[in-house]
Amino acid sequence: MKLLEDLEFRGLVYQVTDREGLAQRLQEAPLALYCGFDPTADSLHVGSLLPILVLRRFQLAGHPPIAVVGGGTGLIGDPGGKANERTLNSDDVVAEWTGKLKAQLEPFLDFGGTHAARIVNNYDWLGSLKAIELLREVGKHFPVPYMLAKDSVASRLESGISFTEFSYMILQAYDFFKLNQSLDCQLQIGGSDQWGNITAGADLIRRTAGRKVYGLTFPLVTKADGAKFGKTESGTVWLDPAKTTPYQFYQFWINADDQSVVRYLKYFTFLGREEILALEQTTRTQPEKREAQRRLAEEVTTLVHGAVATRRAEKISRALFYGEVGALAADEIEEGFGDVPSHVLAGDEAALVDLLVAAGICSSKRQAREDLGKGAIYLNGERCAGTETILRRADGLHGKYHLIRRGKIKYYLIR
Ligand code: 383
Repeated sequence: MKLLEDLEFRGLVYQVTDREGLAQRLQEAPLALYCGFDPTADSLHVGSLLPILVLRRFQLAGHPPIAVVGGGTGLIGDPGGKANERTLNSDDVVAEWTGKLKAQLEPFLDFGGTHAARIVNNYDWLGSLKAIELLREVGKHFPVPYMLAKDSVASRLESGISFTEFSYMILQAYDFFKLNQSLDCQLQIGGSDQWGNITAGADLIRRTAGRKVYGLTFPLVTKADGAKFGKTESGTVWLDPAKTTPYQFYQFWINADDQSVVRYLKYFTFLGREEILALEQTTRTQPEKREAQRRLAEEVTTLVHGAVATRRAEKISRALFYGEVGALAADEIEEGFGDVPSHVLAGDEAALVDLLVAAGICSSKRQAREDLGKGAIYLNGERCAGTETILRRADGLHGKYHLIRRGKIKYYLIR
């Protein structure tokens, strides 16, 4: 299948400046393209994963991708999609985060061969730009009414926008211009929130250099229930394993709802059409098997964290699901139970009934005895009915952990 058709099958094409022109151009010769990532945090997140994978899809189809880290634009702040003005981060912080983003992008791209990828930092050209030069050479091509009509600005006219953020589109447009001049970059891609900035660059290049370039956006990733994609109760799903463990990352994907899972398979995996359509079928006929979710979690976790981390996440997930926690290594317990309520045993031992209350698992001793009596309490994977049970730290898993489960899914970790 042709690249653009594959992207369309995956639902990745939201807006294109010239669909037929681009389709034709992609057929003719390799096309350098870019996507930008601003260092607004010390890590990328699952929302940034979509454009990263699109860069990779282009590269696999023979086109050289450029990832721009916004060491310069990150000092200004894109108003797009933001209801309020942002506070500026210091130079040091932005520089540090820029380095982290660059390192995170690297594993997804291939830096060798005939259509080698590049990662560039726009601070390299924006950092030395002179105010007079910018206003004369670039600013002249930006009529204020044109800038006011852009979504990112129009939506902020009521709530307020500084000249700093108002000017952001000019810098992103200038990036496209620069990359067009230096690397013959002819396409910029991004989420739908980037359409205004992308077309600003294409317009600038047409006006100043008389060259035709393309823009393409993908849809905003949504969830069936309307909640924001990429967030869980414990916050943003990051790509950095120190911020979101591979197990948590895996859990995020395996919890995808049936209405969204096929869309996510198309967006976030490299599985082919046949396999995706087959998984769509099983989701319809046997949703309880959650085969599509398992495949999705496996594929995306492997892409981001590798096969070893994925096997580990699967093992932890299985152990928790089937209550077979005895099989877990100490570090797997730490990883798998990082999010569950935990309680530190005061001494070397405690009466289970007292502990259930102290750890907030049961509301009272009476409740604790009742729960034990009806078999609702599991200790280290085994149902525990004894109301007189004494819990000793040394008897725990790996000599220190006791995992208590109340009911079907609620876990607690006693250290
Ligand atoms: C900076 C300089 C450029 C081109 C683009 C940029 C960044 C851009 C932006 N992008 C978002 C970000 O950095 O703010 N102005 O967080 C997000 N992107 C991508 C995608 C997305 C966008 O990094 O829709 C989600 O991930 O475009 O919100 O010369």
